[in-house]
Amino acid sequence: MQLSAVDIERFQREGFLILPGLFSPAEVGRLKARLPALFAERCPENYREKLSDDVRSAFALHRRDPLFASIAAHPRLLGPARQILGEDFYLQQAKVNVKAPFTGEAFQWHYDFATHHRGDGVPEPLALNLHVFLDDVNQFNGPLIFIPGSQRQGEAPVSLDDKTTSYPLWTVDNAAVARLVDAGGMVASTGPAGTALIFGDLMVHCSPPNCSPWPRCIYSSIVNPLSNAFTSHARQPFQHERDMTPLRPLSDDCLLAAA
Ligand SMILES: O=C(O)CCC(=O)C(=O)O
Repeated sequence: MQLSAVDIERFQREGFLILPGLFSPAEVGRLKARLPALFAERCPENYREKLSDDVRSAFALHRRDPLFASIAAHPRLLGPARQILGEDFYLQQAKVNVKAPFTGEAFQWHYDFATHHRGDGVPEPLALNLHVFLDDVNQFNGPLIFIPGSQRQGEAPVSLDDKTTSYPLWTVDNAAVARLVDAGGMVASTGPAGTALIFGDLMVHCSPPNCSPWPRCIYSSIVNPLSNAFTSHARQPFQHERDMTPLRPLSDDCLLAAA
């Protein structure tokens, strides 16, 4: 899988790409089938919603299940990432963000570099988020919302929110969000299961609660160039992985071939 010149130009301009149909229903189905057992584990890698106890995020999935190790090294994700980054990179984080029907809560406005820089000592905003929808994502079940072009405006002012959700987050002030939305508008990233998203470390984004009866599960890798590695061990290894082996793509059928 290679991005076209048009895709790359759009990524540089808007800061994100939505790639429908990157993974097949059979591939998504195999990944989804692994989730109930992973979510049942009571472990620090499973963050739960404060109110409902439903899993909100399940981390380190590449170390907990071989099929998730395969998607973390999937050529359809690593190929585009290599084109954008132009150098070797390691797997910084591998998780699923869940948003259970009715109980899945919001992710406040933020950009990931605020956490990667302050929490992990990552020098530059180069990391990429590579997402794959494991459910259909629509306007009702909590899609990610992007502010196109916000990544070109530098670092917006942030403050640490460790009160509202089960995941402390450096969040962007409302006044800064309003200014950015005024300039760039908002795009809800929706699409059928198997759709992929790519976005960078300065992209300002959020997602509303899931107020629908439908699940909304999204796989997410964060990859970071070796030249831009973490310098702090303050956060847990499942939040920022310590293994800096360069990611190398597996075969294109790895999700269907794996046991
Ligand atoms: O899963 C979501 O709704 C939000 C994910 C997110 O904010 C992120 O991956 O940085």
